[in-house]
Amino acid sequence: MNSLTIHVLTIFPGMFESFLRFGILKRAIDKGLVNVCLQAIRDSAFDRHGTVDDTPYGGGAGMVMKADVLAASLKTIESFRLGKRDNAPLVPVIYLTPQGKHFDQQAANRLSMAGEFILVCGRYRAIDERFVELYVTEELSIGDFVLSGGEGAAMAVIDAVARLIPGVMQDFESGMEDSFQDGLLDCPWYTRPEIFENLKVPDVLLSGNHAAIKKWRREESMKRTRLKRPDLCENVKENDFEQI
Ligand code: 6GU
Repeated sequence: MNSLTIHVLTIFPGMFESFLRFGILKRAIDKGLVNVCLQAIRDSAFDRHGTVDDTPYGGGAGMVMKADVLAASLKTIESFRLGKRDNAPLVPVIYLTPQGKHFDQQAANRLSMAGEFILVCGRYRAIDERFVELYVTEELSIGDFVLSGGEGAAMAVIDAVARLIPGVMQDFESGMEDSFQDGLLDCPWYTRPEIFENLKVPDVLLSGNHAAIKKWRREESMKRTRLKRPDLCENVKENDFEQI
């Protein structure tokens, strides 16, 4: 079975605890489909104060996370190994940073099939560049803005990836039909009551005509994508748009 193990290196493992205890993610973990291993970076510190950062060489504001402590933390992961040939990590080591490549649904699909990967959450001003050079295989960002640490981004990645593991979603179809899975935004959805503050649910959805409903939803998805995210339309085949 296609299960997934995600290791997280963080100085704040507690931030993940409630996140992992709710909803789809909790179910995925309870079913053994997703395994999240939190690794407290501070446990690998070399002094009794648990020092994980230090002042930057050359001066400047802020602190830098120590490469030696990060490397020691990484090496506590049992499956972490360097390849014999090129000394590169065999399990992907992903550093979450605004400098990374944008994380998107395609990246989520790819990671959901990786079997195992390691997320490194930075804090403070930066992490020592030598750790990145020696141990990071990939850098990912969740958008062009700055978070106080990689933890929020790691949660976004874990959530997006976990829901793609077969068996995690109650009805796997609903995962496959998500926004972005086909490159389009989702269509509008409605539930009871039929009339809410004078607004009626579109007739086609009450028609019982499944073919017509399917066609309407596809068209609404395309309309919405063109209106709200025209940039996404470039990735969708032109003939899909000819219908509207
Ligand atoms: Cl991955 N990390 C941090 N610290 N800030 C971010 C980010 C990641 N993605 C966007 N902003």
